[in-house]
Amino acid sequence: MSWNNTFPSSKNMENKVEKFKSGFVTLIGRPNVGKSTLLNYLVGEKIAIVSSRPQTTRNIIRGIVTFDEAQVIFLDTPGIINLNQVKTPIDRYIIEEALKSLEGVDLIIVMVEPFAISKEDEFIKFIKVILQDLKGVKKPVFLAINKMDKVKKIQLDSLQKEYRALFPFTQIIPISAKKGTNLSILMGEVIQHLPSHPAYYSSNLITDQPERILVAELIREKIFLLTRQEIPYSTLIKVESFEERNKNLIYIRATIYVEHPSQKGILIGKGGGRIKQIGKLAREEIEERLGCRIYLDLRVGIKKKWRRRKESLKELGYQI
Ligand SMILES: Nc1nc2c(ncn2[C@@H]2O[C@H](COP(=O)(O)OP(=O)(O)OP(=O)(O)O)[C@@H](O)[C@H]2O)c(=O)[nH]1
Ligand SMILES: [Mg+2]
Repeated sequence: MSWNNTFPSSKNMENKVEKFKSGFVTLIGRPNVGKSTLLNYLVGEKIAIVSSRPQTTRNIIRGIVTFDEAQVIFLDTPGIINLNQVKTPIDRYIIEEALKSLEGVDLIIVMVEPFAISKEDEFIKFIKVILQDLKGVKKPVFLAINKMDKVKKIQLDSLQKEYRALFPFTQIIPISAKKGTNLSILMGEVIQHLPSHPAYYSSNLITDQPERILVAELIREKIFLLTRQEIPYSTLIKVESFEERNKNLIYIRATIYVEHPSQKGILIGKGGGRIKQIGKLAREEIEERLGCRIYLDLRVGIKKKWRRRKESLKELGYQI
């Protein structure tokens, strides 16, 4: 993927500052619709982890895309589920924070999958109430119908009609975040609807996520890949040490905390096989991202009931 993301030269700066557009855009939707996949594609790097299971994203991740005449800051949010269905206080807190992010941004992209809207669909009802509250604020609300690669065009056409009847979306754009389909159209429309404002971030920055958090997230992604049921949801990863030992080697020590002793056994696996595999996959990807060799020292610990405390993630340096 190659976006034209060179920054205006200082010579033209004066002229362009007035025309320069910049703003914050929240991606919101149910779990698993492809929000993080879209963020990664637009930024051109994997900054948010992705899995085939719901509720992968836990915190708000900012991805920054800079062009000659615009800078767009996308906020990837945890998937929204009905607050009556949340299992733990931390899940409730995470969702409330995602919803709060809608207030402070310049544009909202609601993302859905390309399947029929059933009348009982809780998310639609829920989002309608939220968007209607926001209507007073008058900000553009786009609908991105993702995973268009999974359905036929005729289905998409009727779906667009259904959604149009549901809410006065500023734009409805079918996309495929995985394949990149229609993403330049989406980006173009987003920029058009942003306010004139100077860039918020330096042009070479793609995220403000600290490296330690990225490392913790990549480890969590491998846990999603290699364990089942509650395990990935019960893990909390703390990067305790991140030292450049020499020019070519970074030593990283991280502890994976789980909530129960039984989960610790599952995570370690027979003869330590599972934790080794998690470590191997995580190390390979962290090396690719950081561009140097790393030594990954993974440990497993128990932190009972961490999901009952909404401060748990913040304490580790996550932005929520
Ligand atoms: N076929 C297809 N699959 C997609 C597309 N976009 C995302 N996916 C898949 O959908 C699954 C969920 O993607 P994520 O990006 O993790 O979804 P999310 O909305 O961030 O999910 P949460 O973080 O749980 O809210 C992954 O298996 C992706 O590969 C797409 O355009 N087409
Ligand atoms: Mg996500």
